[in-house]
Parts: sequence; structure tokens; C-alpha cells
Amino acid sequence: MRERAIHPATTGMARRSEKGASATAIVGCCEGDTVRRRLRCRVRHMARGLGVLGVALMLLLMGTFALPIPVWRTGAWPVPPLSLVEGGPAVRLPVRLWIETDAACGQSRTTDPDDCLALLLLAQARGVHIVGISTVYGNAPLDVTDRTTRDLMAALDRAGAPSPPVYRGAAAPEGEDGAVAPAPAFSALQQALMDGPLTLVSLGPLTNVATALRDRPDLQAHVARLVAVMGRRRGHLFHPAEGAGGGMLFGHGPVFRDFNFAKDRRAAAAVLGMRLPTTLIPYEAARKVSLTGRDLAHLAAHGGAAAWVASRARGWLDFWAEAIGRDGFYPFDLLAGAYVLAPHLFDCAAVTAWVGEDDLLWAWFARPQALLVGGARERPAEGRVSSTVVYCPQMDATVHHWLVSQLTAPGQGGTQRGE
Ligand SMILES: [Ca+2]
Repeated sequence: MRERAIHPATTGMARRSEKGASATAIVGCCEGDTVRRRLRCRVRHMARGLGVLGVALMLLLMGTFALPIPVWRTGAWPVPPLSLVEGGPAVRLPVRLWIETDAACGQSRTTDPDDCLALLLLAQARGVHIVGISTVYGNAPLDVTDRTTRDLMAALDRAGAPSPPVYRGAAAPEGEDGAVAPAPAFSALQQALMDGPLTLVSLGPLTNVATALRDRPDLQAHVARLVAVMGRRRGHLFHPAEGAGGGMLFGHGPVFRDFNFAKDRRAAAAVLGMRLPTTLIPYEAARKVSLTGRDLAHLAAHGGAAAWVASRARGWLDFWAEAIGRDGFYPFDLLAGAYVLAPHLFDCAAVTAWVGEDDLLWAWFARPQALLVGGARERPAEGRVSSTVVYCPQMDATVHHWLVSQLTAPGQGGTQRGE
């Protein structure tokens, strides 16, 4: 065995170590040794330094969550007011419906049941004809959303309600070239549009819609109205705790994304560029309604498909209580269903919508592309894709009561404002 030579510098290290253990551990380790060992030492020192820096940054970030927020950044952020029309503006909504969904209720406690609630509302409604439902990835992978949608249709069928045909759609967002793997939903939606004008209710990413209509641009004129759950004002954050406290991060709770837009920004921009008659039902509207444990108990007591959905929404209710600190959750997609059945309950404005960066978010905050709405003067001058849409951030105070009654006794509750 080869004897290991004692290098003079190593001896010096030993002497220095008697004076100060920590200093010599760093200097001596990297001096007078093999190249490989010196390299390992430097890597260790760098990793240690980065670790300390990471902890410091984490503490700084956590500290910002402890700061009070004087102005809630959803619905209360000082952006130019919109010219809202009470119960309007009037739009054309044919009773022939096509629903796009990423339903995954019950998949986990952090899976939003809002698609299932919207499907339940629309499938039980009188006076509308759902000619087809297409599934899309989003809240969960396509296998889950497709199975969940079919399970809900089976529950409706057992309860004697009509269960429209379900078509499997896109499993992933568009590629950079707009390419999407073929799926039965594309041709089924095209056929439904060939048969006549449709109200297109999009409760998920717009991948199926963009693909079907890009392939057949002549059918774009047959979309009487697209009702989509996405869009926001500049500066808005989807921050459901809003001072409710009791949630994670010193009571600030999580910040949500504009989920359906974020899942496929390219498809959303493509559809916006088609300039279809469009209504956006945003987070700003959904936060006006909260479904509580009492509401779910009401659905459960009704039995049938309503009970099926209620049982699959319990975990989400618990998640909101624990992580957000609210005794209830905002039923985002359900509001789009409500708009289709009773648009006069919503206060909306004709606005400009565009895809671009939000200049009002915090400087340190990431600025990904967003679907923004506002007055024409708010839109950046540079050439972004834009369109005029109807944006509905407000609604009548009776919507909550009306929704719960429609989910359990469809067609029985009135839809007059202010009742
Ligand atoms: Ca959805």
C-alpha cells in the first residue's frame, strides 16, 4: 500500500486548526490536497453558501406573507371602472348547447367540483338541448376528466334526466405549431356546428374549440356565443382568502391561476383571434357566490345525481376551510352554467380583451401572459391579439338561492332579479 505523503501545507493546516477550527476547516481542506479533493471541497462550500442564501430568501418571502394587504387585489384593485349593464347587455344564446369540460370532481380534495356542478345544472335544466359534451384535460388528466364526465352522465341517466353524448377530446395543450393529436371531440363539435348555431359553453382549456374551429374556419360563424370561464382585469390576483384568515401562509392562503387560460394560452389566444361572440365569466364573478356545507347537504338530501356530485365536492369544501379559511367555495364553472340559463341575472360590460403581460402586478412577481379585459385605452398599443367581448363581473343577489334551487328542483325556481 502506498504511503500517503504529508504535504507541508497540510501540516500548516493542522497548526492553524489549533487556532480556529472553523476557519482552518475551510482553508485547509482546499489547500495542499489532491485536485479532486479540492474540487469536492469547493463544491461543498458553494452548496453550503447556496443553502444559506436559499434559507434567507425563503425567510424573506415568508416575511412578506406576514405583511397585511390593505387592498384586496381581486375586484377591489383601482382600475378604471367598467360600464356595467344591469342584467345585460342582451346576447343571443341558442338553446342548442355544446359543453366543453374538464370535470374531475372527487379525484382528490384539491380537485374543483365546479364542472360537475355546472354539468348537473345544465343537464337538468328545462328548455335547453345539450347536443354534445366534449372532455378535455385540465383539472386532471384526460382519462380522469373523461371518466368523471361519463360517470356523472350515468348518474343522471339513473335519475331519469337526459344524458347527452360524451366525446373524448384533447389530452394535452396545443404544440408550438398548433398541433393536437386527433380526438373524436373535434369532428363531433364540427358536425354539431354544421347542424345549426350553438351556444358553446367552455368550462376548461380551449384546446378542443381552437382545434375544431381552426380546422373548419367556415364553422366559426355557427358559434352563436362562446361562454368561457376565464379573463380578468389588470392587477387582479385570484386570492380567495381575502383576509378570511385561518388559512395557510399566515392566513393569506393560496393564489389561484386563471386556470382555464393558463392551461392552454396558445389555444385561448387563437380563439380570441377568431373574434367569436364571446362572454367571459371570470373569477371576479364567482367570488360573489359561495357554496357551503349546508348547500352540499341540501344537494345530498335531494338524492340522485345531485347527491353524487355533493359527495364528490366534500373534499374541496374541506380544502377551502383548511387552506383558505372560508366556510364555502366559489363555484367558478357553475356561474357559466347560470349565465347560459339566466343571463339577465348578470351585470356585464362590453370590453376589449387581449392577451398580454399585466403591467400592474408586483414587480417581483412573474408576469406570464394573461387574458386581460378593460377599456380600449387600457390595451397596450403594440399589436396584440384582441377582441370585443362581454365581461360579467357582477350578478344579482338572488343567484346563490336560485342556483341551489335549480340544482335540486330544476325549473321550479323563478329567475326574476331581486326576488
Ligand atoms: Ca373546469
